[in-house]
Amino acid sequence: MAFMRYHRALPQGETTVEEFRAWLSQFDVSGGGRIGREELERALRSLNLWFAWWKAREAMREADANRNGVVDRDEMPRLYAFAQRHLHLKMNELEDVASY
Ligand SMILES: [Ca+2]
Repeated sequence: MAFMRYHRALPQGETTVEEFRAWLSQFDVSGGGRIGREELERALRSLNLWFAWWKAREAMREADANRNGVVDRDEMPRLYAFAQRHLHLKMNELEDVASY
């Protein structure tokens, strides 16, 4: 994906895990469905969040369970949970993946 200039906006209010995943995948420049800290920071920045770097670091700390520096596919639910708690996102269907 070479066109990273205009990002699809994250749906306001209630969003689904699928929508969040689709939104986040725009920032997955390294591909493979894994999100690194810098990619995550870029994603948070696009939301015009304050302290995006700090939140990205906190999110990594929480989501990157095996500490390999990226949020792997199977760690994504942890990232969703973080987003829900700290980014004031309301995600339905989260119960389905919260068992990870
Ligand atoms: Ca990881």
